[in-house]
Amino acid sequence: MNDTRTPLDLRDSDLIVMTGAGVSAESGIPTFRDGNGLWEQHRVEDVASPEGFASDPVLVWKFYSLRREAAKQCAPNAGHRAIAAIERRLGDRFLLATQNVDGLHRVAGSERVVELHGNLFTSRCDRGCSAPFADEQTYFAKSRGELPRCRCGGAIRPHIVWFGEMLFPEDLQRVEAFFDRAERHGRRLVYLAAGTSGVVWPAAGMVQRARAAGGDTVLVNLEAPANVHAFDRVALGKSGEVLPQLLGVEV
Ligand code: BV8
Repeated sequence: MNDTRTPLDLRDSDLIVMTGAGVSAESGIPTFRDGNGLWEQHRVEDVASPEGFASDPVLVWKFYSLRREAAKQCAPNAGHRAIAAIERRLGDRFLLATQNVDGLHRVAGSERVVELHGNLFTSRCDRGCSAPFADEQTYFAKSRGELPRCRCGGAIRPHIVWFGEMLFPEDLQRVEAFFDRAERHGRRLVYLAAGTSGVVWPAAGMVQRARAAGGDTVLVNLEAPANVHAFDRVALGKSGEVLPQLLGVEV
């Protein structure tokens, strides 16, 4: 486990990047489990679970509305831009799987993105009567006394994967296909995780999938998380500083 910042050798390699809330921290978006993390103010079960939404949809809509408001004021940082730059260089040899719902990767120019946990600026009918839709509304329902409802009578909810909910199968299939292609063709695979505490599953298990596919595993994080030993190489520091160096890109 060497903590170096020499650029990765990505010639003839497939690169899959996995990001967590730490990559957006330098853009001003609070992480989940750091000192003043998002969950500090709320019990996860109360604001990020179907049970929480069923029991207090107003609290949940206020939580997500505040995060929509906050995220709209934030801009991508050098870490987001470095990931978008390496995608332009590698093309279909690149895939980004993000746990983040803030949309900043796409704002930075990333296109080959799988938003594993959904998107803050998308809502859907809880009954699934129609496709998710772009929605920047901030439903401070308490002030107006009503909750957003669908034409079918169902409740409108954030298009977010809550705890206890399955991730979208098409997203997991897209990530698996990337690992599988590298494995089947004996291509060199690099798995780079950045800004994640590695505690939320199934995203946390993807480093093991990369190792099973014979991949090299690299971690960029402010501090060593619990699963640090799963990585061949660890570069501790701010992702906005480390990622441009490690990916060898100007941002
Ligand atoms: C599911 C949406 C099937 C909400 C989120 C197996 C074992 C154990 C538990 C489980 C398991 N399988 C399923 C579970 C249960 C659960 C789970 O994993 N629980 C954990 C907490 C134990 N998983 C699920 O429920 C998943 N569903 O598996 O379905 C199923 C169904 C029923 C029962 C069983 C299985 C659904 C998971 C998705 C939950 N939704 N988000 C929202 O965002 O509002 S997860 C939430 O945590 C966010 O998406 C966030 O991204 C994610 C992970 O957190 P991180 O991104 O890592 O953020 P964190 O703050 O933790 O860490 C930040 C890191 O960055 C820190 O290390 C810090 O040092 C670093 N950092 C800070 N600044 C910087 C930095 N690094 C670099 N630079 C900086 N500047």
